[in-house]
Amino acid sequence: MFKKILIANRGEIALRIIRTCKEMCIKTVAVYSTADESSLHVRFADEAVCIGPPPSKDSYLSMSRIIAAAEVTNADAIHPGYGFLSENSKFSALCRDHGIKFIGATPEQIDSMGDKSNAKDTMKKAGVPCIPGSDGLLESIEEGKKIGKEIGYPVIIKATAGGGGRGMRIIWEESELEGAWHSAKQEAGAAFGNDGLYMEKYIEEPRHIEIQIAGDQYGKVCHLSERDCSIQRRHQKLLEETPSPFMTPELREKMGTAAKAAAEIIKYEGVGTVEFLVDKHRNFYFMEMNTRIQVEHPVTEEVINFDLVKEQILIAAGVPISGKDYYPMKHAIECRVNAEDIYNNFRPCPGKITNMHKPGGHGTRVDSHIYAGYTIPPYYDSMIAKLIVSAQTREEAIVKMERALSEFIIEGVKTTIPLHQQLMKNEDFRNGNFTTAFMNDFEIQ
Ligand code: MV4
Repeated sequence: MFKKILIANRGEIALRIIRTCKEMCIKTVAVYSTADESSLHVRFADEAVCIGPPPSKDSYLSMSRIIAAAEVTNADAIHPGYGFLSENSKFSALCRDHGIKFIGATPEQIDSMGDKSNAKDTMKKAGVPCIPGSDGLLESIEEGKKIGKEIGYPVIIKATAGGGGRGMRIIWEESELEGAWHSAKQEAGAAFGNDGLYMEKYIEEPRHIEIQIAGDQYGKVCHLSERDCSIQRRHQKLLEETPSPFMTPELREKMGTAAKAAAEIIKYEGVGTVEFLVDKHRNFYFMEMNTRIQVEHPVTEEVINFDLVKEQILIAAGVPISGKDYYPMKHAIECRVNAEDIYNNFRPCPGKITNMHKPGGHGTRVDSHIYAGYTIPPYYDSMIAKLIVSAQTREEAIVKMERALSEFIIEGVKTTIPLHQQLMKNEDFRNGNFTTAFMNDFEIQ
């Protein structure tokens, strides 16, 4: 087992990883920027190394500084958390070259999923259902028109280096294709340094349902059921839950099998997530695979009674997994609490938390790094807490979430708590009647 793990991240996830390391008797090293000197991950780690000034590129994204911090502290592994360097194949390779175990995917696995058109090709070979569209990249507008005629409008063009919605254009009729092609190519080239585009049939008002998987170093994989992430705004998830209110045992079996086939074909090792779009007829299609621990992992942990970070560490250390699949025994909901002004276009609201109270009680979990007196720096993500509840049924989980939200007091900055309180009261949400379009029509009171 590892003796010392360096956590190449900040905020709630750094704290989350430190907690599991402590329970596994593994020493921890925090790294931090000068903006995070007074953060809890720095306080709770056994050692802490300042790696640079506030901008991420000079600190949490600086591969050389992080590797140097691991070397001076004698860390034998690095946990990257989510975001930052978690899906950077160069960093994964750099760790390998320095004899430091990267607790995440290999460079090969990251690269095979990082190029979306290539990933889709691999998935088709594995027999995972994919959305009809171009075979690989589009070579020209003419080819786009030809495929558009074949699959029928609406279609969507996506950047192969994209993900999370950037470089995407929906095209409702052929006349729009040329303009969309040029603007998507320009946007993708500028954002990713890769302007490759591919085309798909556009699925209207789908659900976003993802399957958590785990694979060990010996080729064994299992699935850990789904999370419904349809409640999002501009590609930022707001709330996640499991089981999905749209799920059936048959669909879970099919999606679980497909997700395992996806993991097997790339010999995936570690925990990962296979994202699917699900249409109103319950057809499901591969969208992307995430080769990291995700923000929303706690809802899965609560319903299967499992520590996914511990699982990541065990797998990285070469411990075999049982190989059996896991099914929800409860219902869990996570609300992401962001320091944002919901009445001002979700504008980030950094600053000092003058006073606060965290909810507690049965089935209530708060994953957060904030405390009274903490100042939220303006340089990073605005998520400051995740409130997770679990109960026997979805109805009980919603009631518990309302109760927990009412106890969650944060003063000094605006947060998304009032939005979640309104969501819990929404009839369509309560009935499980929602798609990825839900927030487009949601009127904030
Ligand atoms: C789609 C789609 C409909 N049809 N692809 C958005 C993020 C990127 N990873 C893929 N996305 C979508 N791809 C086809 N063929 C709709 C979306 C989409 C979406 C997907 C998941 C969650 C929220 C979304 C919001 C808008 C669009």
